[in-house]
Amino acid sequence: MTKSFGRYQLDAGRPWVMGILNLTPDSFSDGGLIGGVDQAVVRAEALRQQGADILDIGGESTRPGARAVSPEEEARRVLPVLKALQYLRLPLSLDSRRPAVVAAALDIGIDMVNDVTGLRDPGMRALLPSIQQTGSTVCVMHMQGDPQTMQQSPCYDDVVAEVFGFLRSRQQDLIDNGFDAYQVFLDPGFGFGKTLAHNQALMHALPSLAHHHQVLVGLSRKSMIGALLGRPTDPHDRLAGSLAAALYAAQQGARIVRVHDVQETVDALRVWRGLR
Ligand code: HH2
Repeated sequence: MTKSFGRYQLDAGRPWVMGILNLTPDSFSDGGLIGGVDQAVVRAEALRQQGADILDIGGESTRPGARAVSPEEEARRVLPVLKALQYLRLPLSLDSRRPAVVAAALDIGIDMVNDVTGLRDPGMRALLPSIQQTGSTVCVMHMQGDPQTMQQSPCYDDVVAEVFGFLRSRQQDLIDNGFDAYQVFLDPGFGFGKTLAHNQALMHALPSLAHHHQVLVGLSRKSMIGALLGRPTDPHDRLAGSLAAALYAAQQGARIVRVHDVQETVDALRVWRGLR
């Protein structure tokens, strides 16, 4: 059985692997790897070969303390790559919080708007009818604060109630704006204004969200993996930890796992499913 995802159909019987394609000089684990459109195409083809179901293209780092880039600079990074990748016939997600960049990308063709600020910006809200009409999906992520300051002292009375409550109300707003439930993905935003204990509580409670909603989870190489390993420094030393996290997220009901290491995640999920 298949399920619609933007312009494409994906296998409904398993979690989907979203491969990260960062076109940034400063992303926390893969910044500066891709220098231009040709390199992006080579990387995208490799990710498809490795089994990525979706590519998530980003032109601005949102790591803690990251410097915001202008919409013009972000557009210069991502739009030519989105154009060049259309021939792949692979679902494309745009990781952007800038309405102008999203509007231009919709004209080129995308299958998900992945907005780490939860599609709340008035400019983004004004775009909702256009997004809906193209059939694109959206991912609403929760973040406390902004990337500059979010990890300084994250604080909640009840992190699960607050984060899941926010996501449910954003989903309702999108449904009220004409979206179908299958077009909306919810993401607790691991590491975005959260301590390790907050991330653990959200992960533990994930089934209560995933039971009624489509959930996207991004844990790959994040500092919470380093903290759990007791090796907080090098994001490249987190492959095994990231795979364990992806499998646990799938077990907890995640429909999409957003990862840097596509081949390894696809293999791990295959074995997990084969043994279940
Ligand atoms: N995490 C990052 C970026 N975008 N989008 C969603 N929906 N969920 C996430 O958890 C998420 C995201 C951060 O990871 P990365 O893109 O590798 O780093 P950077 O922001 O430094 O480019």
